[in-house]
Amino acid sequence: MKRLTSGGGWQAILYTLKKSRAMGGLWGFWKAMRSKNACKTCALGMGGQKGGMVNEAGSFPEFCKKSLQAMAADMQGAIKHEFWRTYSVPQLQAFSPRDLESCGRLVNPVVLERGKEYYHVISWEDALTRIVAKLKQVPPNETFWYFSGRSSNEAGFLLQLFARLYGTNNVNNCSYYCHNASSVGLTSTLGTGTATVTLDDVEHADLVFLIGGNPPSNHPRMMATLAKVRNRGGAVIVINPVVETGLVNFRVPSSPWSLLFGTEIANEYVQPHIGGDLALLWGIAKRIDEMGAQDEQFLREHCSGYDAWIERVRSTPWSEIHAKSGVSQSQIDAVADRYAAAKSVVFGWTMGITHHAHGVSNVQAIANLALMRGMVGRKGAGLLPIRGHSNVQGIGSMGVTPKLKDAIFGAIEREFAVQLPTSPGLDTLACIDAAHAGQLKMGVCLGGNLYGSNPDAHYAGEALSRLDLLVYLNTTLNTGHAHGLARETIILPVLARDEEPEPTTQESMFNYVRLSDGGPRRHQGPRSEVQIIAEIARRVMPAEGPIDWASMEHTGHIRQAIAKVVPGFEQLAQIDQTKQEFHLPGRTIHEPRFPTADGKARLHVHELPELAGGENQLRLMTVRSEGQFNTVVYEDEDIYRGQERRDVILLHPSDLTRLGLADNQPVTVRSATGVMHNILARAFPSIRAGNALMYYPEANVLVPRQADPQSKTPAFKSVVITVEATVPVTSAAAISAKS
Ligand SMILES: Nc1nc2c(c(=O)[nH]1)N[C@H]1C(S)=C(S)[C@@H](COP(=O)(O)OP(=O)(O)OC[C@H]3O[C@@H](n4cnc5c(=O)[nH]c(N)nc54)[C@H](O)[C@@H]3O)O[C@H]1N2
Ligand SMILES: Nc1nc2c(c(=O)[nH]1)N[C@H]1C(S)=C(S)[C@@H](COP(=O)(O)OP(=O)(O)OC[C@H]3O[C@@H](n4cnc5c(=O)[nH]c(N)nc54)[C@H](O)[C@@H]3O)O[C@H]1N2
Ligand SMILES: [Mo]
Repeated sequence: MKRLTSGGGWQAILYTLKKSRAMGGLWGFWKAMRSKNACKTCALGMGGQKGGMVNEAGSFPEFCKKSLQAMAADMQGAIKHEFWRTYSVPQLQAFSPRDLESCGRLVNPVVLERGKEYYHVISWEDALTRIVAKLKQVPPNETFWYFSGRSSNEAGFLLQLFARLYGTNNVNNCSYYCHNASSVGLTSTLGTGTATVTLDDVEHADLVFLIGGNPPSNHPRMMATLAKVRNRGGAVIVINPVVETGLVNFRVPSSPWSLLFGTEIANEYVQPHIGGDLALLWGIAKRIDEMGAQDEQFLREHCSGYDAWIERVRSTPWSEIHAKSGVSQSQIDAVADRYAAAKSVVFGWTMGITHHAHGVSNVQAIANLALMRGMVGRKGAGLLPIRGHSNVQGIGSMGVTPKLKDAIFGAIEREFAVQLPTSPGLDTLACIDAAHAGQLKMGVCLGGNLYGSNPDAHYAGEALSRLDLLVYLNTTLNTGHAHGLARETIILPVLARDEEPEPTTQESMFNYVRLSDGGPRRHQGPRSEVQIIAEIARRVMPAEGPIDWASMEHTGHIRQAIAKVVPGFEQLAQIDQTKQEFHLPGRTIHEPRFPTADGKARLHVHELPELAGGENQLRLMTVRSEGQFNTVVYEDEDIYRGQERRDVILLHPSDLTRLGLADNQPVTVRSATGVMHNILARAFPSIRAGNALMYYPEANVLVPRQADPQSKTPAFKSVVITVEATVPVTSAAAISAKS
């Protein structure tokens, strides 16, 4: 398949037109896309009261293929009763992620009982009765509650509140597999765990670092912002072991000039080895120090730990930095020169930074580098974890973590006159371990695909199979429903954000709270998330309790509660009347005063890790293709990397030669955790030699459960593998000729 030479552009527009036909014509599609609901895909923050395809700075039209795909998925027809009688679980297990997603919308509660081959449709009453009976029977600490980042603030808040009052802190969200390293790293440095900048800051920066992310694919609207930076004369430095097409050149669909001629994005493109960022970041800091380009006054006045840190930077030899990053001195110098010359710099990063056993250190090292030149605590400069799910940050703000923030904990106890449990709750990976050890009996998943997002897929499947009951609240089918099965598995169909009967709110990665209007339901059957949660809570909790759960099926009531107990969200109390969306107070940092105990930012010292893998091994990253959203696959092809299928491993041509492999040869990929046969090895010159790329979630059979000790985020991007021919080269040629 031909690889595109630039990202975005006409193909995005043509795709829009094609997709809109499938969505009932241009008008139906336009109405859906322009409705006043926060965009369903990434956390960049589009839509809300400004209407769809409008960003936080008011810019319109902001196109994105991903939001179309998500919208089209929700506009699918219903999964009919016959479906459940036709397809057995073994058949569903043979479905690809894409097959499962395109089965249609879930509209009936279904149950699968161990020993049976088929899910069967049950009534809402039957489903709720089963769930409530189990909740009344099991000890609360033998349940866990997993949340994805698609649900609203209201659903997130309500479910965590119920889980805690029910009696457990085993409450966690997909962020543990995503940006938790950013939250932990930033909090340890600045005392706050979210972005310090607004969208406007990024647009006015004169240098943007983009580290370990592929926004052309995963945050397409970010590209318009980067193009603006370039057009204003600013620069972009990309740090990524893969040269990603759209980071070299991008055609911004909403800009005629860019659409025709393309916009160059990266001024410098640095390709460290996988896991080499920490050493590289230290190297850039070392060079800045050699140049005397740090802001000594800022470091002394506004940071703690400077002396210890700079002493270590100075004593770390260049040879160690080169060996552990894989980056040459001349490239480090070039980056440092640009950084030293820039006046306002934003550092953005994604999963290439967090998905490592040293993810928190990576984030702290980015913060160190930014603080070194006083780039945190003023306009046009700062730190930006580029978040994933559209409301993953809101779910975190609502207290969906094992340990509630002290302020929220105290406020809930006071406001509702209740006592919350104080037992230490389990994070996501710890829940899987506890389930595997037979210590958990029941799980509830508000959205997402817990099975599919886990490392060590085989182990995750085993863990979930040891539960008595697993309850999924989803819009569509995914691999979890086929492979993540307990003794009894219930799937409850829910309404999508833009079908909610009442308004909901979401929070973007720029700490902006949006109001979504909801809209007409597309199918009979699915229920609103908050309605389901309130109903279960009402039946489980004592009637005379302090909370009127029945009233909590109204999102307005939940907002009143949030406004009272979650600091920063006070404005939610009036938002139904004012419709006023807002930036959370205290999150954006435009002054060098940090919410730490001493008001200073803290610099951290690190051990630089060795690059993973030995001589005959490779480092594997597991990433998203252009055609997917997490475990949901919309299209098999990855147009940006020129792949028409997903069962491939992309290797540098020199690695193919070194391993005696031909392009397109079926290979066996092995890690300490698992093995995959008949994967096609593909020559991919854009990846740094010594490293390999495969697609998630399929490759999760290979990913070990090793996690960063501080953030508990698995090292999804750093798997040590070996690759060998599955069949000899001669017959491989025949296979590839056929395929
Ligand atoms: N279309 C689409 N949009 C999405 C998603 C989706 O699946 N599809 N998912 C959403 C979610 S939840 C998230 S978290 C984000 C994910 O957004 P990204 O983080 O952009 O997603 P990944 O595909 O995991 O890509 C990570 C990038 O990191 C690079 N990388 C891998 N290892 C390293 C390393 O060691 N160092 C460095 N510097 N780079 C490395 C890879 O080459 C790749 O370009 O996107 C969100 N938006
Ligand atoms: N190997 C590897 N593993 C990874 C990653 C990786 O890069 N590599 N990335 C990790 C990351 S960053 C993340 S965030 C996780 C993703 O983990 P999750 O968030 O758990 O998974 P998703 O695939 O996003 O969930 C998709 C499902 O969400 C449901 N859904 C969609 N909209 C709604 C809604 O409005 N309400 C409800 N209730 N359900 C809805 C649909 O049924 C769909 O099947 O995976 C992690 N796992
Ligand atoms: Mo994510």
